[in-house]
Order: sequence, then C-alpha cells, then structure tokens
Amino acid sequence: MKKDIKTGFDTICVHAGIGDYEFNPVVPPIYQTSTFSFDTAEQGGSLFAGEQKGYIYTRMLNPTVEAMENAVAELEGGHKALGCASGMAAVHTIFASLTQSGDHVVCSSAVYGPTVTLLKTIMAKYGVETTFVNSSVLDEIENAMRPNTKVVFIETPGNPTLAISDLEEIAKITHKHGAKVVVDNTFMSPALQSPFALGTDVIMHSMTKFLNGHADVVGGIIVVKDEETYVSFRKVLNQLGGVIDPFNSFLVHRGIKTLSIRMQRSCENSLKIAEYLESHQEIKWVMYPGLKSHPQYDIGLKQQKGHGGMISFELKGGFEAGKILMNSVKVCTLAVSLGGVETLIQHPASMTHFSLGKEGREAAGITDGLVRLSVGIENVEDLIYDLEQALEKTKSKELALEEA
Ligand code: LCS
Repeated sequence: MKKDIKTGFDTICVHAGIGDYEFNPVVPPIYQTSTFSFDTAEQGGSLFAGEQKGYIYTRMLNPTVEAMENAVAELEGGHKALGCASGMAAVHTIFASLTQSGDHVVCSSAVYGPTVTLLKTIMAKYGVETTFVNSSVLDEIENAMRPNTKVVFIETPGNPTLAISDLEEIAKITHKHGAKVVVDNTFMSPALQSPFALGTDVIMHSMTKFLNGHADVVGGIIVVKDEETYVSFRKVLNQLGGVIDPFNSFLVHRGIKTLSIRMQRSCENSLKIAEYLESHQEIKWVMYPGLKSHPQYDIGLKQQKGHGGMISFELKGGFEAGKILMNSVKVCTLAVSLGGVETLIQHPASMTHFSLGKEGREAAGITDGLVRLSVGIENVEDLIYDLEQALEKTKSKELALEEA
C-alpha cells in the first residue's frame, strides 16, 4: 500500500507495519537470525555509535520484530512500540523504566493478578511503593496521589471483574499531579479502545490475547508517544532482555490482519451470550460491558468502540455447579488465557484459584460460582446451545443447595 493515503482502521490492520524488502514479498520475511554481520569494522562502529540505522543483534532490534512493532504503534496511534516476550515482560519493563527507589505507584485493584504481585514483590523490593485503588471511583485516585507518584496504572475493563475506569478523567487527575497514566489495553485491543486519544501516556498489551488472536503465541507490547520515552524504554528492555523473537512477531503480525473482524464477531457473539445468560434461571448475575446492568455502562459507551469479548457470571449453584459446568461443555474449551478465535471457559474457584482455599478466594474477590468466558468467533447458536446443555446439568446442584 502506498504510504500517502489516509485509510480506515480495517485497512490499517491489513497493511500496517509492512515495509520494503528484498524480492518484494507481500508479507515481511522472518529474519530468524540472532545477529547481523558488518561490512567493515568502521560500519560496525558507526552502527554501535548510532550514526547510521541498521541491525546489530536481535535483542536490540530485528526487522521482523520491528515490522510488528510498527504495526501495533500505528493501530494505537502511537510513535513507536517495543515488542516484549510476554505481557508480564511489558509490565516489568514499564515499571523499571518509569520508577526508581523512593517512588510511588497508584494501581487499579482490578488488574491481572500477576501485575499486582509484581508491584507487591519485585517492585516493592526495589523500593517502589504501590497504593491499590478502586479506579472506577475517581476520588480514590485523587486521594491516593502523592508528590512522589510517578505512575497511575489502569486496566479497563479489568481482569477478571470487567470494571470500567474513566480514562479521560484519570488522565486529567494524574497529569495535575505530574505523573503518567499507563493503560493495559489487552481486553479491548486497539480495535475497541484508543487510550492515547483519551489523553493517557503509555499503552501496553498482552499480545498473547486479542492482538495475536490464535492462542499460539506468548508476547507483549509497549506503545509510547514520543522518541525520548522510546529511547529510554528501549535501553531498559535491552538490559532486562525480555524481548519477543522474530517468529512470534511474525505470527502476531499475521494475526493483526484480522483483528478488526475478529473483534467485531466476538463483540456480536458476546452480547447475545450475555443477554442469554442474564435471563437464565441458574445464573445470579452477569457482568458484561454491553449490558445496561453493568455499573459503568455509560463510561464504556463513552470511551469504547465496542463492548469486548469477555463475560463473567455467577452460578447460583456455587462451587459444585461451576465444576459441573466445566466438565459438561462441549464447544467451549476449558482453559485459562483469552482473546483467541476459540471460546474459552474457566472457573477460578475450582481451577486457577483452587489452591487459595475458600477464605483466600473470598479475600481476592473470587466467589465460588464465578465463571469467566472469553468469547470466540464460532457460530453463536452453537455456543448458546453448548452453555444451555451444560447449565441444564448444574440444575440439580442448585436444588440440592436449596434443600440443604
Ligand atoms: N494483562 C492482562 C490484562 C492479562 O489478562 C494478562 C494475562 C497479562 C497482562 C499478562 O500477559 P502474559 O504475560 O500472559 O502475556 N492474562 C491471563 C489470564 O487472564 N489467564 O491467563 C493469562
């Protein structure tokens, strides 16, 4: 595609990041090499000195990785991006870049669990203190800000509660205090939410999810708005070493071509499933940003272009019903992770959070009947039929609970 034409988002997904390569391939080649040779010692010296652009060593930069980074930067309307080995490598790189000993972070409590753990353990060990807040309540952010606050970290909708936070208002509060807002945009993807347009400063994704979309890559990305931030982040990533490799970058770049239509289908399926679940007798409540019953429905409408592919719901039958549901589904796949073309289902109480025990789970807000769905792009009738037949099997458990 010629570079001098303004295009829509779907077109950008298909063409973003594709440069000019030897032999004119339509997709970027996989430069599966750890290192690049120099023509002369002088050229090597000038590359290392930054006097000329080129590739030296794949941990520092690789053309296949760079092509994918450029694609994500374009989709997010950013300046440049940095490909990381995982979403967690991106989170670590961000905090290692933006904070130092004695600094303070404000973090939403509705974020992916290991992000909380990283702040409470590794970053705390380095002398960075964190205050966790309900970021859907703006006053909680304002009250948590200190003179040494450097970062406000928000995930919206959050994992797994799907709570939505108002990014535009949070950016205003944060900037008034001289700090930066970092957004984990994993659940929305660039197709459904543009945090830079809402005034925030740094965006990250677990590319393991919607960006790649095919459950065959672990990867992360950081998108920044200016060259100065890019250079400082690149130095830290180069030292920490958590970079993505060329083959995984190639797969993510391929996945991005269908991001827009995958998200569209996933949103359509999700709304139908959420409405179906909300009217089901065996279900206590459903949390989905597209349902009017969602506590921050209006904020979602204001800042999102779609409601996303994640749904959580609570089974009346509790723990046992959750286990029965997991063991009865036939189209939904029983697995953690999210954002792929296949619908994934998981029951935290009997799976990811089982080892915490009931009390530990309650402290973490994980109720016994909580189920999380990552809705894929299958025929929605098949998904609803599958949930229907599996929910039917949980019925006896609810009766047993009532009779007990
Ligand atoms: N941010 C969000 C919102 C996530 O959901 C995850 C992973 C990460 C960051 C970390 O990314 P990773 O290092 O795994 O690429 N979420 C997972 C989940 O909900 N189940 O399994 C992984």
